[in-house]
Amino acid sequence: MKSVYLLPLLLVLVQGNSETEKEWWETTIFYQIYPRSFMDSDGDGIGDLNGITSKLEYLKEIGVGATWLSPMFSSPMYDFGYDIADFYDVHHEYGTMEDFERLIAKANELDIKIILDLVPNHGSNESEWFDKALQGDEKYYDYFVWEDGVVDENGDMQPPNNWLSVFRKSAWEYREEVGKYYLHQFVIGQPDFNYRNPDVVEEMKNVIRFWFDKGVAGFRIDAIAHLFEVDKEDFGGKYPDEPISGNNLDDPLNYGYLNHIYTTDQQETYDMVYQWRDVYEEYKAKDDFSRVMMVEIYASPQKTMKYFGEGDRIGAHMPFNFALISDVNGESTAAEIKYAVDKFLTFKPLDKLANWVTGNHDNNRVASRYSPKIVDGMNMLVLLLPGVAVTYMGEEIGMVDGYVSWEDTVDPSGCNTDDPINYWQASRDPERTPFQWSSEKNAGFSTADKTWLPVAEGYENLNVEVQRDVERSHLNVYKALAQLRSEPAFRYGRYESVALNGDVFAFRRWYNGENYVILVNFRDESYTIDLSYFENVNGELEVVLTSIQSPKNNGDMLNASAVEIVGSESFVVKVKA
Ligand SMILES: *[C@@H]1O[C@H](CO)[C@@H](O)[C@H](O)[C@H]1NC(C)=O
Ligand SMILES: *[C@@H]1O[C@H](CO)[C@@H](O)[C@H](O)[C@H]1NC(C)=O
Ligand SMILES: [Ca+2]
Ligand SMILES: [Ca+2]
Repeated sequence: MKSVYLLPLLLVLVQGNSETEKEWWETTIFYQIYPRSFMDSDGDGIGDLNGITSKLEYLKEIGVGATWLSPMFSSPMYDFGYDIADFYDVHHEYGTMEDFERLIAKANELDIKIILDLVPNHGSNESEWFDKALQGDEKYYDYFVWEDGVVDENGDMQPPNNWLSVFRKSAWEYREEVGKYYLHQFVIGQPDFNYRNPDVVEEMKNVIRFWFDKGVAGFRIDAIAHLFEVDKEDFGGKYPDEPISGNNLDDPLNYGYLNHIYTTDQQETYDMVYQWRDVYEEYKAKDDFSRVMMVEIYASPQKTMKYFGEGDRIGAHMPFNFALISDVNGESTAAEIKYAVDKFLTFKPLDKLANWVTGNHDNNRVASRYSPKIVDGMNMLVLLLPGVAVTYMGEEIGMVDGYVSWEDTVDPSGCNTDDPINYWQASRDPERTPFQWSSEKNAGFSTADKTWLPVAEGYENLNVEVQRDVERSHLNVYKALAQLRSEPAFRYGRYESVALNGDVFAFRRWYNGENYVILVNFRDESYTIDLSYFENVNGELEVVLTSIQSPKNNGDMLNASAVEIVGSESFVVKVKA
């Protein structure tokens, strides 16, 4: 009787969780590579494509199935590749198009997807397009955003309005050649494109097509919020001043001084993302392969979710979820962590997936923002919460921010402060120091005498080679997490979470009788915890994975009503049925 009753119920559960419908990008782990800092193959102190190719097996080893590369396009490097001079070519320091094709071929062999970074908002002031614009070529002149200056009471020419660059100071730069200012929301070397020009729209779609034809599996889209500015025709033909935000009142050159209502989050920007998705769908219609679109967006949940699509328009697969970067840090309470974790899940459309990002090339490393002791706990969140996991290179071994002196600082965000004391707060160099492969010279990253950024101190003990050989290492925890992640409870299972007290955050994943609880203690206090708070968590719990400093061992049995957790410990338990 009983089995007759259970069978239809099981079928309903399986279908309800769409077990058969998962696509490659929904279950894989995405790994961000910053090419300049990953692996240098020719000893010039700068990472390159052949370096990446030589290390693709490492991605396989740690369970990663896709990598997104920060820009490798030709660039004068005023913003380290985010100022692109030729969207259709490889930067010479990183290699050649043949090197890129070899990278793709090797990645295909290993079944690793390659995602590129699309930087649609701006080009380079040292590009053929910009040169042509300066020479009066009408087609390319219209690729950029130009505006007349304003003559002040002393007869001096001033920028058209008060708009500020993300990297400080005016967002306008004068060019004598044309007698006008051009807009650059980022550095002077990054002139914004004019998306009100259909040629620009078509050009960027061609960039997408070009790299799809080369075999890339999608794009991470940079600085999307800045794509469109208001239409000046709606303001009598002149771009209006932005209002003062009330923040950074003592520092009017700081980007935060203004409220960016005319230069970010314009409705047309969402529409452009949907248009790019149409290009994706053109390709999918041909080969039935889903290429993925991730967008870089630091905004309210409401704005963030619009990138998924609106009405019958579809957009990105993954507007990045930066809650664990922007909303919380090592000081946060477990309740604040719970709120940050639940936020994306709460606001996302029901039929879309969440994604988890704890680091990237623009933010201090997890070990530095939280604590080196929380590295495994944060990786447990990224890899075991419901949705897509994204890891910034080095987070799997718990790399820390490197110290980069004022003399060695190269990031424009640091340099533009002109402040040899406080530059480090703005600089993104610390999270970009070379990847730590081994205890050898330059952490095995390069044989050069000087690397483009110094290698972080302590690499002799914190590197891949050392961690491979130690049973309890961040690297081995990460690999075990990548394995565990493929269990049905994590792939298809449901989710609930709780702040057990001020310091301990826990969540549960369950599916078809498999039932796991993950605990992360964000502080140095020890606690005894009653996990029977969770439905169906009682009796005996088996430890299946622990952070490296945990006193527990895999296979240990715990009493669900009285679980000991020591300071900064994280672990995963499985409920014995
Ligand atoms: C391009 O902009 C950079 C600043 O980002 C500046 O140093 C450089 O001189 C500019 N190049 C030209 C040709 O104007
Ligand atoms: C589990 O812990 C609870 C609370 O301390 C206790 O009452 C119970 O007897 C324990 N169960 C076992 C099997 O030890
Ligand atoms: Ca090199
Ligand atoms: Ca723009």
